[in-house]
Amino acid sequence: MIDTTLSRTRVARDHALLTPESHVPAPLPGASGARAVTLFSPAMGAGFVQALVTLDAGGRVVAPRPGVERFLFALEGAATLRAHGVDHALEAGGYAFVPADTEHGLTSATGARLFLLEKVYVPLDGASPRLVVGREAEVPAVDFLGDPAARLRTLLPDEPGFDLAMNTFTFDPGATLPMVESHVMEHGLLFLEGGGVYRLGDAWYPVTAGDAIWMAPFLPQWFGCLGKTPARYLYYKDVNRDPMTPRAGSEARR
Ligand code: UGY
Ligand code: MN
Repeated sequence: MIDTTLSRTRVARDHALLTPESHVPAPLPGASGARAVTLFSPAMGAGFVQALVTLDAGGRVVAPRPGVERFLFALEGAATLRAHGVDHALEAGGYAFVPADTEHGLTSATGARLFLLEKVYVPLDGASPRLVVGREAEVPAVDFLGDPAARLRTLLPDEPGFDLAMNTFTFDPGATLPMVESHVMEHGLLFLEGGGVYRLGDAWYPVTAGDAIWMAPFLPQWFGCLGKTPARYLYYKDVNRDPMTPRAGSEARR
């Protein structure tokens, strides 16, 4: 019998692990035939919203509120993003970045599940981001700090207009982050395949596909891939802005 009092989910002041048995879906404002599990939000201290969105056949999601940018990554099924009057197909591994204040809609004829990340855009004089649509498999994988067993795909352009990076990180069995990182950038992460052990501050967590992690700025972090198959995760990182920039969520972390 499954013990329904157990969960690997942990929510701390400076990090969180949200595991699938704790997911609670809710309707999305302005959407029809769609539900979202909000994994992280400013209510817990994160500077962004990360969610898993399920679109039923015929479902529709509208643009977020003014000033909010959006990143989508298709996990299952097929969805269509309509922006600037053009339709873009999003199937597993397909992704899109939609700049703030871009009129758009997301629909699905047959049903889909997507990773969603939204944050308030931080403007920078003379620079602006643009609509990006791509496929993870077509992005070159680059050895991380010279290690061919840990490979990074950078899904968005590294340009000043973009205040976020969205990357996928693939680790072969036995590969690890080369050090315990601690940095001003925040992370929101979703395990896409495989697993291992994640160090978050002074805690060590077994992690696997479907798990989501939030890491506050400066949280000491390390990952090691365990098992016989590679581990791969999708993650967010705030970039290209002055560290003095105020962040959403910081009040909740006090
Ligand atoms: O980009 C990063 O900071 C990345 N190396 N961090 C992580 O995977 N936890
Ligand atoms: Mn990091």
